[in-house]
Amino acid sequence: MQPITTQQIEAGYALAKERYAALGVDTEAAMTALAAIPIALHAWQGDDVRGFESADAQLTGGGIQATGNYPGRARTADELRADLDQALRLIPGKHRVNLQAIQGDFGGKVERNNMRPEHFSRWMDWAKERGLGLDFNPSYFSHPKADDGFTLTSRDEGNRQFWIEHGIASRKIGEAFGKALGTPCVTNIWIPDGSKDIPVDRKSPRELLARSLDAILAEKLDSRYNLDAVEGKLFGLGLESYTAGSHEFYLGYAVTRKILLCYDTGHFHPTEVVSDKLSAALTFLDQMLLHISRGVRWDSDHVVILSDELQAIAQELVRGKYLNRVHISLDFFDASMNRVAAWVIGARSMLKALLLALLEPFESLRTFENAGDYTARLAMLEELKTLPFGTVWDYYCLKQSAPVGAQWLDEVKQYEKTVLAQRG
Ligand code: RNT
Ligand code: ZN
Repeated sequence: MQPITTQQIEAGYALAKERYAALGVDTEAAMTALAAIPIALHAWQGDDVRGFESADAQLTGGGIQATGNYPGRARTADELRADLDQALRLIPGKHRVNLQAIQGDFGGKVERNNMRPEHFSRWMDWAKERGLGLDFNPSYFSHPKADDGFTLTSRDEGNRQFWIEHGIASRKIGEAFGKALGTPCVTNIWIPDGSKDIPVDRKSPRELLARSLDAILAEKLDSRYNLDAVEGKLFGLGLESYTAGSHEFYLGYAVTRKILLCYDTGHFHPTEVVSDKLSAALTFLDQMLLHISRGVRWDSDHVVILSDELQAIAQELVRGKYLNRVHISLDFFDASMNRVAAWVIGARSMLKALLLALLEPFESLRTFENAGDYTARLAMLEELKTLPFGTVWDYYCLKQSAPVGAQWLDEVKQYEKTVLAQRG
């Protein structure tokens, strides 16, 4: 690919700046605002959600699936950190990394209820050196005690207690991340528990879930270090008829316990959109977590692209001034392509959506709306779509010392040749 010159980027930007200024939009302010938004890269894209508990760890159960067999999967936490380093170099701005409990440096068998901050000390050192924040997720899948599809809702008290202890251990790890890195860790609980076929008792698992969560959250942790979130879902693979941790369940739970609610954009009926739900939930919640994913016909976890819905979500975050209340993480796992590229595509798309939203003349649009001038509102929304957004994005990448345009792909191809292809 013929690289674009700095001069060309700056000339394009100068014109774009004027076009936006004519609408009262300050492109410099938009870029400053964008630079302050961290996106959490979900580490589980790099290892196909297998983790490092054993050399032959597999993703089993949980109603989720990574499909594809592209070479280069990270087989160790060291490989995963190297891959994340490579991805982060290609994404403008300062971001975060979101870990699964199964991705620690265990050095031998460690049970999930015995996981401790020391199993993540290498991650903390790594993040500290790079000035990155870390987020965390207890892993309630790929485990013999989750094989029957029940964790925090298990009728077996011993099993339930085991998974409660995993939740408690995870919050302690989150707290350690927050203390070490000076930025709170969002510790997000998602469980797969549900039923393939029509259950007769929908009530008991939900009552058990509330009790289990209360036990996990019993100890109050300082919100400067750890923030708790709960993630609901409509259905999972093999769990089509019932999910104990449904959206209504967790909305009620998060509101009453004053914790964060997580919306995963793949976890709703395909015709439902998260963009319409944010302002509803945020009327009653202080903070939220987003798992940005792309479902194709089902919760397929495809790589995030700059879709209409991604733009609508970004618009809601910007228009509602929610950016300081909503934590953004990516969440998808595609094993059919270069996994480093998958992170880069997803993160750059998220950032583009946010920049587009930051470049919107929201107040003028709202003035039209409040005056009942829906003609002007629609006309302007359509005109905005062809403003020279791309040149502002290019300039932003340049200023952030990130590759401009598809140049990043050359670097990924090089990394694939020299590093990923050497993995068996
Ligand atoms: C699964 C949830 C959950 C997982 C990760 C692996 O449907 O989205 O967030 O993707 O915990
Ligand atoms: Zn998710």
